[in-house]
Amino acid sequence: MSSVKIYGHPLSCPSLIAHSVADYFGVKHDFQEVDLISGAQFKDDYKKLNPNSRVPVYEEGEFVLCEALAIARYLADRGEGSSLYPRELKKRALIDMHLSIMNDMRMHQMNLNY
Ligand SMILES: N[C@@H](CCC(=O)N[C@@H](CS)C(=O)NCC(=O)O)C(=O)O
Repeated sequence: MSSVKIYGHPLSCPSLIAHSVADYFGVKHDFQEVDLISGAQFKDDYKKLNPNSRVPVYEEGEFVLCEALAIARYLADRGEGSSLYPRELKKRALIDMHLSIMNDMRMHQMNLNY
């Protein structure tokens, strides 16, 4: 497997989701801090990885994936399976439901903060 990098910020919840799920599944990775305060996410090099200028980004060789939950699902599926994200359809649907609720709550919270 190619070496894995996760671009993120230590105070970013979506970054921590990607980072901690990678740890959970034993995926060795370099955590590359993106300095959101200085605007590193808007630099051309970073925008090649994520045109939306957000963290996290998961990079595995040529394969680049954005969005914390997409990264978490990918990491869960590429292994041997886990109760964290079971393959059984109904169990998985319930977890997806809770992930959607969590994501909506986070977006709502961001609207309150800004
Ligand atoms: N839907 C995205 C949201 C990612 C996101 O909002 N990241 C924030 C940090 S928590 C960010 O990169 N902000 C940069 C900016 O606003 O310029 C995901 O879940 O990965």
